[in-house]
Amino acid sequence: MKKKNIALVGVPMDLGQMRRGVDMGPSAIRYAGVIERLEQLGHTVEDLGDIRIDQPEREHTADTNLRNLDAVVKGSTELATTVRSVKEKGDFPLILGGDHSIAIGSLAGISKRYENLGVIWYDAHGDLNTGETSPSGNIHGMPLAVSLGIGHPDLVNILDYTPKVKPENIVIIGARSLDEGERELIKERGIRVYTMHEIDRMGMTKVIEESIDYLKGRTDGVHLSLDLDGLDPLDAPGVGTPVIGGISYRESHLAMEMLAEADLLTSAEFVEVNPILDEKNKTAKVAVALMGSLFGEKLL
Ligand code: 6HN
Ligand code: MN
Ligand code: MN
Ligand code: MN
Repeated sequence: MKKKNIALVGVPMDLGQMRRGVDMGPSAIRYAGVIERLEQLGHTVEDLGDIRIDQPEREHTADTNLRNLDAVVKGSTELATTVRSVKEKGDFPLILGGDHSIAIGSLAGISKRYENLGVIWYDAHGDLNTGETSPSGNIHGMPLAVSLGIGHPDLVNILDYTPKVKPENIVIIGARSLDEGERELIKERGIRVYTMHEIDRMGMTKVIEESIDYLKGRTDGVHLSLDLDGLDPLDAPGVGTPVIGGISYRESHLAMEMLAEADLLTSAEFVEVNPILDEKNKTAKVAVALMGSLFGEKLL
């Protein structure tokens, strides 16, 4: 794989959901050795530090059931601005979460550069809720919908353009927990989804081959948004919304290696690592191991 200038951006965001501790994800991932790991592979890594996340002033604004909306909008805007300047330099943004609401800012900052940004959403969930369909009011269940231009205007219009991605440029991998509104949106917009059923049936090799073929033809850049809860909780226990029956560590490893071989990605983020819920930093270590594979690590 081509050597990259990687810009590391931490986002200590925990306001998109209810379990405290996920704001320590970036520290846990750094502690697990991400910089050394990527430098050993011959890449240049510049750590831009963490985005500043405000304490919320009030949980709910009067007109919405979106929890911590204002603080999430502010953090997302700051992240988007940082990521946009990373892209302007031609560097590879590698974003560390934080809960998955941060993808709103990541995609806002990245997609300005692309006509047809592809997105691989590796997750147990669809993250396609809106204020109307959400069972929880948690914004981490909404970032993919927001990026499609569906949701609260303050979220949808970050950096003053919308949509950030088109439905036909998205591939969801690992889904096994979808809310009713999310199912409808997937059908209505024709979003490509490989649920656990397809992964079981076809095997990860075929799933990734098809995904690469599909995105290669139609996109001019591809962002990987990897939620650690896409993996099985046995392999990645340190997440706030675990769902049993997930993708194994081995399958994920293979997926990352195949993506590295295709050298298709132009940005990536790893989210939902919660050290408080973790077992001896296992989930952060898994994240770093997957990043190693994603950036070209090989045994021989
Ligand atoms: N995540 N669908 C549920 C909700 O509250 O909207 C769970 C969302 C989980 C989001 O894991 O990034
Ligand atoms: Mn906090
Ligand atoms: Mn998610
Ligand atoms: Mn998830």
